[in-house]
Amino acid sequence: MTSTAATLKSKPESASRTDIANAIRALAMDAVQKANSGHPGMPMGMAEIADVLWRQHLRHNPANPKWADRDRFVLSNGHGSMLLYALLHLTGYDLPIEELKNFRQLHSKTPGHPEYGMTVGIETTTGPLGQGISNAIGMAIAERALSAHFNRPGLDIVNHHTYVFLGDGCLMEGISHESCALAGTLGLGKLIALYDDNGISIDSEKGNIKSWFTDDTPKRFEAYGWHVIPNVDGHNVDAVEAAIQKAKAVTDKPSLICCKTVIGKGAPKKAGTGHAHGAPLGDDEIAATRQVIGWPYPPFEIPPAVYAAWDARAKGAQLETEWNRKFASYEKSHPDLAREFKRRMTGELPVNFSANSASIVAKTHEKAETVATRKASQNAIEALAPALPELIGGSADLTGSNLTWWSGSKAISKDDAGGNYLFYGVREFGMSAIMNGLALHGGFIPYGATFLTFSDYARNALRMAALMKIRSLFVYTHDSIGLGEDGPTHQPIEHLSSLRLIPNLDVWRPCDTVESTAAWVAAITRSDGPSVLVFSRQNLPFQQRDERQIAAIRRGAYVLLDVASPKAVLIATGSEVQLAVEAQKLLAAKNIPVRVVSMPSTTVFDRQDEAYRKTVLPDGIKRVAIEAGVTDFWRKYVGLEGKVIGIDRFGESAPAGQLFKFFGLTAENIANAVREII
Ligand SMILES: Cc1ncc(C[n+]2csc(CCOP(=O)(O)OP(=O)(O)O)c2C)c(N)n1
Ligand SMILES: [Mg+2]
Repeated sequence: MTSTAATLKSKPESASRTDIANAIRALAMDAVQKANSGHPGMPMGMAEIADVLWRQHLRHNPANPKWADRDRFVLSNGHGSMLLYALLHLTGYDLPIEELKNFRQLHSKTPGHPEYGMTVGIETTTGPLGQGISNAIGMAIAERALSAHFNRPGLDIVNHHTYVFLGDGCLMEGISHESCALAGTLGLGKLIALYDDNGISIDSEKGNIKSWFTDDTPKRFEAYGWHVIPNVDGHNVDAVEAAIQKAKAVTDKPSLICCKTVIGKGAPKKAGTGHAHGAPLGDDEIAATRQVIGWPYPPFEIPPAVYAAWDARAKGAQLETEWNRKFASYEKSHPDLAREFKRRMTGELPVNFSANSASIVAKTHEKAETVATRKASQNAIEALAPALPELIGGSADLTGSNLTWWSGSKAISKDDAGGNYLFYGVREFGMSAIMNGLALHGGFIPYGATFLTFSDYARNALRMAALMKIRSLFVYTHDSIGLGEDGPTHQPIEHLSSLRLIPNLDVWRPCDTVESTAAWVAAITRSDGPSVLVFSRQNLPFQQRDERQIAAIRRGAYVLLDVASPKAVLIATGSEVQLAVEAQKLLAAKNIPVRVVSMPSTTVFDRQDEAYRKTVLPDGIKRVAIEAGVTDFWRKYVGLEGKVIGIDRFGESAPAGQLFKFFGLTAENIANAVREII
């Protein structure tokens, strides 16, 4: 920090170690009090841990929060957001004190929980407990895989740690088992988690955490294959320092440092109680805390010496300059790799991607194959992936059913990180949050798969991907009763509609090989949000189209079969498109002309301009929607005067062909529905 001090006009008195940590305590309790809302206890309890990690270990540059080789820091216990805002402010990020004064206010940069894309230096949105640690595991996997792909002898351009703070809540959440077990198996040596072991969670206001959380956390993590450092005094900076050094020295296992802390440390009445967790301390308690910790300064005033002690700008600039120098030699000796590394870290697709992908879609059309769309999906990956080394695949133990493995797939393992495929095990939620971490780290476009019905297990991670606007691709096969004999436990009914309700999540359910390939292209091309790709287990017939129709798939819906002066419009998705096509023929034979619209993505179609939407669904013509799932969602397209043919109950175990008949999903029924409304 001497270089920082030198940049100041007059060298301030050096700050005491106590004051350095107390700056965080003061900012947290005062901001929460001013907002009359928030969580002061965790920042006050983790202040010393934050001091040691951020001032002595974290390699970051406040002037460039996107520096590719920065250490990643994740606040998994996101309710302690004021800790992170205080750290970003104090170390010199573009987060002025006014923003801290505006904590939790509309349009401030300091929302209730840390939000990716909202505040500089926030690596992921946290708050839903257990997901931050899982995102961090994704980031650590990304670091290992990227370093295996790009580092060359003497030129380790990818070499950074991932640090996580987490609390009791993260450890109680089931997802922490899923992802931490996998982190142990993969031996993620550069992942270091610091556990805020304070014996308090929300219900501690009324009872003791020992009534609901008695895990032996160190033994649990040892069993996962982690390196565990138990019983560290989280308020003793030397003890925390020694623990972090030990953790860094172990490079073949992730480390968990268990820090005993006192929540709300410094508050004379509320420290160590559930009352410090999530409510303002109150003016009297804050005044008393100032006395106890020896902090005489008014709210939001930090003495210059304390600022100087925290200021990470000079050191950060120096660290990045050193890395830039290394990268310059790398560029000289490996110009192609260097260009590729830059491209991947910015998330840009290869320049010829658009042209290549259009020709891949056209070729798929020429082949005119009738296969299951899950097979069409695998063919699409096979065609697209060779030019996209950033694609990193995986499945939650259903690789052979999801068909997510392609000829260039290679597993990532503890001993070899040079692959592009993760066997996530039966861990749908963990997989999805890890995928989000891979996307957030940069350098990768993750895709991961399970059966559509188990998207429920993963759901909040999809919501987080949508909120963060990141490119995670969720692949779900076995998309309806069409999966057959496995029965109602495995047959999705409400899933498509309910996924479409998540804002900013694109949901695709293609009807054949061509739509499947186009959906993959759309999902890969989309840089501002996640996509769900839904595929069938059973074969679906190829549909003939002209070039204009092929180009229109990316608009989410288009006219697949047209007639002059249609009396009705049939709207269908996925496996039901073939039924609509058959129904059209039945009706034509009776002189009832109808149009067939294929709508692989309602979410994408809804974003099209009104003029386009009206060319597909003209006003004044009645509509029938067909989808093998709940019907309510389709009312927005067919209105009250139209009809929806779907399934509003759970499925049955039987061969697929019988089930479609049993549930009334037949061309005859569709034709009858049209006759009833016209
Ligand atoms: C998935 C999820 N469930 C519930 C909550 C609500 N919640 C926020 S903090 C918290 C208790 C967390 O306890 P701990 O991690 O020990 O935090 P501490 O009180 O020690 O700061 C709960 C239940 C949440 N944020 N996320
Ligand atoms: Mg706790």
